[in-house]
Amino acid sequence: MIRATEPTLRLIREKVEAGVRLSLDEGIYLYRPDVPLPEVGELANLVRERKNGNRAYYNINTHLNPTNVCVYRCVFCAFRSDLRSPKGYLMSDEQILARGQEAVDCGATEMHIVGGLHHQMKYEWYLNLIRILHDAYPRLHLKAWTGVELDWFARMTGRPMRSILEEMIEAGLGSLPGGGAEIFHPEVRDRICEHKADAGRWIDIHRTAHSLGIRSNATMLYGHLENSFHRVDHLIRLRELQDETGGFQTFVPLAFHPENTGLSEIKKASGVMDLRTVAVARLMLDNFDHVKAYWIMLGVGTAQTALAYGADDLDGTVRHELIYHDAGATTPEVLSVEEIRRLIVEAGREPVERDTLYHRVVREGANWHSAEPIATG
Ligand code: V47
Repeated sequence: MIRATEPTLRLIREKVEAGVRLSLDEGIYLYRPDVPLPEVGELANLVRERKNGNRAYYNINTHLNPTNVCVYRCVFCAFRSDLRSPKGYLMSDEQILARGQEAVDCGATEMHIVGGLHHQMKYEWYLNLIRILHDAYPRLHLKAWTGVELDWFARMTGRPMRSILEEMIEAGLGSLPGGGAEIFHPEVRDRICEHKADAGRWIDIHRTAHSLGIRSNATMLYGHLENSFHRVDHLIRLRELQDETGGFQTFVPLAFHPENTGLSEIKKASGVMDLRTVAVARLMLDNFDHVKAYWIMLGVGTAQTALAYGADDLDGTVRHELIYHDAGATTPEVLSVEEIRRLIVEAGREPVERDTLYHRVVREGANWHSAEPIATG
C-alpha cells in the first residue's frame, strides 16, 4: 500500500506544474531506475522552458590551467602532478599573456582559470596572474579560482576570505567558476578529498563572494562513490545558499571520468544517469536560472540531448581544457561557433551567445559588445 507521504510521479508532477518546491525524498525518488526517465525529463523540460523559453546559450571561451602541480591528492583527479614529476608544469607570465592574446584573437569573451595549488608559488603569484591578464585584456572576463583555491590562498596568507576576494576583484577577477564542490556530504567528501575545504567552507566562500557582488557557478561531481541521497543532499545545500544570496548563475553537473585516477576501476556514468542528473538538478534547483550541459564532460551527443532534459546552456567553444582530457575525455579540444550553433539548432532550440554574466552578446565582424541582460522566467 502506498502511504500518503510517499513520493509518486503524479504528486511530483502536480507540484512542478504549480511551481511548488520538491523535497529531499522526492529528489531521491526521481533517481530510482523504475521512475521512467522520459517522464522526469518532460517535467524538467517544463521548468527549463518556463525559465528560458526555447533559448540555449553558449559563449566563446577558453581555459587556462596555469599549473598542475598540486599539494592536494584528490582521488578523482587525473590532472594534478607532483613537483618533480615530468608531467608537472608551471606557466610563465609570458605564456599566460600569450594565452590572453590568443583568446582575444579568437573573439573569446571569457577565460576560465583554475589549476593546482603549487606549494612553491605564493598567493601574490596567483593575484599577479589576474592583474596582468586584466591589465592587458580588460574586456576578457576572468572567471577564476574555485572555492578550494580561494581557501588555499586564505590559509597560505592567514588573511580573511573577504580581503582576499576584495583584492582579487580589484585586480580584475570577474566571477567564480563552480569547481571544487564535488559532493558535499562528509560520508563521500572524506573519502575523495578529505584534506581540502569542506562543504561549509566552500559554501561560505561563495556566500562571501555573493555579498561582494561577485556571481558564481556551482558544480556537482557524480558517478563515483556517492548515491542518490548524497546527490540530492548536495543540490539542497546549494538551493539553500541560493535562497539566501541569489548569487549563483548556473549549476553544472560533472560526470566523473575515471581514467588515470585513483578510482579507475569505476565505470563512467551512463547516458541515462547523465540525463537523469541534469533533469533532477533542474527540478530540485527551482531558484537557479540555468543548468549547464558541459559538452566536454558529457560528450557532444548527450549534451545536445540534455537540452531537452532541463539544460539550457552548453558552456562554450572551450579551448585548452585539460582536467577532463587528462581523465580520458574523448571529446574534441574545441568546438567552432558554427558547430555549437548547429548542435543547438538541430536540438530544436534557438542559439543565443551570452557573456559570462548572461548578457546577450552582439557581434559585428570582429567587434562584439554585451547588450541587455537575458531575462529569465
Ligand atoms: O572541481 C576533476 C572536476 C572540476 C575529474 O563553473 C573531474 O562554468 C570528472 O568546475 N572526472 C573542475 N570531473 C571543472 C569545473 C567546471 C567545468 C566547466 C564549467 C564550470 C563553470 C566549472 O572538475 C573539479 C572536479 O569536480 N573533476 N577531475 C575527473 N577525473
